[in-house]
Amino acid sequence: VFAVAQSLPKLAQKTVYKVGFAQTESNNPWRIAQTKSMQDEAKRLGHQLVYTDAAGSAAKQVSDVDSMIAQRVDAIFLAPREEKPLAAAVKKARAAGIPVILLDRNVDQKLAKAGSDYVTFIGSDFIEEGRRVGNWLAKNKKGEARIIQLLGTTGSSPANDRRKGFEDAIKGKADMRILASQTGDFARDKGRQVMETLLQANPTVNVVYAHNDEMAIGAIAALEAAGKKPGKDVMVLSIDGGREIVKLLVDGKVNYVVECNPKFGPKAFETLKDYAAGKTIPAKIINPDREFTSANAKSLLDSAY
Ligand code: GYE
Repeated sequence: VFAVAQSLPKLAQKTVYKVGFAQTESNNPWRIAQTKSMQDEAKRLGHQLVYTDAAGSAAKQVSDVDSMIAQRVDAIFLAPREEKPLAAAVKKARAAGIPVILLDRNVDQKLAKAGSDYVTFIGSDFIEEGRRVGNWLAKNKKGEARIIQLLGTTGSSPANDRRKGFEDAIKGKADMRILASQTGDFARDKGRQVMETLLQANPTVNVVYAHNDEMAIGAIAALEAAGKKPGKDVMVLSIDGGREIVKLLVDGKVNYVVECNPKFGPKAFETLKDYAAGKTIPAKIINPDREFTSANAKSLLDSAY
């Protein structure tokens, strides 16, 4: 069997599109902010947005994409919950002649490719985000760093890459070691539960690296319940940079946060328009991420989502 190079489906230039947005879940501030940004921009431009919420299930998200194909939307914005299962959904849409733009998470690059299966990926460089956390810790730790890592959703691109970037950054450093890594599924209460268990098994921990704010906030609750002072006895490091975590940074309970901004609306629709106009779209469109430290948290608080 030979792989046949395929070309992307064309998108006609229209003033009004019916465009799908297949969201992965809606139970946290990051997702709520992202959905609002997409809805606001669609409304501003007068497009019809067909919104689905996979409620944390990759299987449901696959069927959400199926229903968008059946409804003959003009294009699909997809935030793939997991890298592998959603690669198949991308290919189905492509085969049905519907262009797909990936938002915020990627699909497995061995299974689907930008420029032939989907138009582009718009989002952060997750490896770089993880690396920045690792580098900050190497510079700012006090003595030996004994780390618990709360991983994001298993099989999701940000979980895979935030782990890789962080672990690469601290590799070979004798005074930095990871005591345990476990998934908290990017969720607050799961993060709290996992932290509670890992804390009992690893009482000497002095750093928590959470792959997102929600799990970091859950971990802070677990630390406080165990009589530890987050930000002091145990450093707390996170990625996302929502209002709540930046406030915790101001309060001294969090030490460092790399931003991952959820406001994709303007960039998503601009890319759709450029694509319809026949402009060359790069394989990846990387959002710039700021960082929050105790030095700038107060002044940046109002600009956090
Ligand atoms: O960091 C997390 C969300 O895919 C980049 O998913 C996104 C991540 C984000 O659940 O909070």
